[in-house]
Amino acid sequence: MITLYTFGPAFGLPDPSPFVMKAEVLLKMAGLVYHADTKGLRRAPKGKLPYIEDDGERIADSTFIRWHIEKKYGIDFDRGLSREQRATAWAFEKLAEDHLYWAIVEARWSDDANFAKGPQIFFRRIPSPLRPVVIAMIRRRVRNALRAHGIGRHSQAEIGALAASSIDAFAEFLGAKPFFFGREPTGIDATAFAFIAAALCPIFTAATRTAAERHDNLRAYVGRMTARYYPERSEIAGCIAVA
Ligand SMILES: N[C@@H](CCC(=O)N[C@@H](CS)C(=O)NCC(=O)O)C(=O)O
Repeated sequence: MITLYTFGPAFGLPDPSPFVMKAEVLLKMAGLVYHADTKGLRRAPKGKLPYIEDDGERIADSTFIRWHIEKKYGIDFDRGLSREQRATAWAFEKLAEDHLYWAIVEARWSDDANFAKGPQIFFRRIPSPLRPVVIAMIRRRVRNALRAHGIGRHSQAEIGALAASSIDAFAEFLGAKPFFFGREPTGIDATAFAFIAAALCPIFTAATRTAAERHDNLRAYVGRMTARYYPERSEIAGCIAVA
């Protein structure tokens, strides 16, 4: 049995981390039996989630999890795609993970109102006298990470413009197709779904959300992916599950 280490559902999403959602959707796409454990962050091999444990082997990072599933279980998530399509899928995936992700983090963690509605819940188990100190320390760490990435050096308007361009690229490429490369989902759909749903999350006020909400095809897509991979939910991020 595979164990997927997660944060657990939050913000109306299956997980607050789009990387965890991506890994979970990949496990679902592969038809593998797994169980989710929300107690793994402290023991995370790379200090981040997701990671999995599979027969005593621990694999950290959503992309390495994907490669592990493909190798160990003989699955090719990009079956049927040309080399050019696989290259395009990789580029879109990293656009989401290494660019769009940071705009989402910036909106959730830097804006006080968003922080109070969202990430603040991660600190609820810290004793109240200590909580403000820990929150200030972790928010400073996140701000430093945003600066180190580079996105944290831009103004809100600049971050919004960059993030909107990335979201527009996803919307343009998806077009009227049901999934990114046509009639059936492939590996990129796990990533695209996770990051677009994270961007659309209705509890946050963010340029990423405004940009994503402009695209009916992205909203319908999140609904379609929800119907297929989270059939127990009627919606994710305000997108109605319709197969
Ligand atoms: N490259 C990693 C990124 C994972 C990641 O950034 N996880 C974040 C949540 S979205 C995390 O666990 N952060 C906890 C921390 O930094 O303490 C992947 O693909 O899995």
